[in-house]
Amino acid sequence: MSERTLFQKIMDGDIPGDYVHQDDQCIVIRDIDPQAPVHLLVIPRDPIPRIAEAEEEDEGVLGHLLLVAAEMAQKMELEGGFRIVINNGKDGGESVPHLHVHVLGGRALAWPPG
Ligand code: D5M
Repeated sequence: MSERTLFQKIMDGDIPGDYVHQDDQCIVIRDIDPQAPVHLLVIPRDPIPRIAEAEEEDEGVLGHLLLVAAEMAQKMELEGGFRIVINNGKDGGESVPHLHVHVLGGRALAWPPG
């Protein structure tokens, strides 16, 4: 069995997570190093390393992650707008090899990102 990811350790309760939501397919926690006043991570319970490695059978859970991300933006009252980000690979800024959707908001976000 491969090594558990950081996010699996959080789901297993071995590392604390600041939970905002959980359901049968995903958890949502606050990012430990927030880049905006609201910075959440929507994380599937069954790990996919990164979006480039997602398969057709992952279509359902990927859709669920996006719908939950939008629900969380509503829950956090981000009426002014928000951004959803998935980092992929070294140049994409990925640091945890367990796919997750960032939800950022609470300030005006610059474009393009750095
Ligand atoms: O995003 C990985 C994100 O995970 C990054 O924004 C920091 C965050 N992180 C790292 N450790 C923790 C813990 N323990 N709790 C909550 N958030 C954490 P990436 O897109 O892979 O760079």
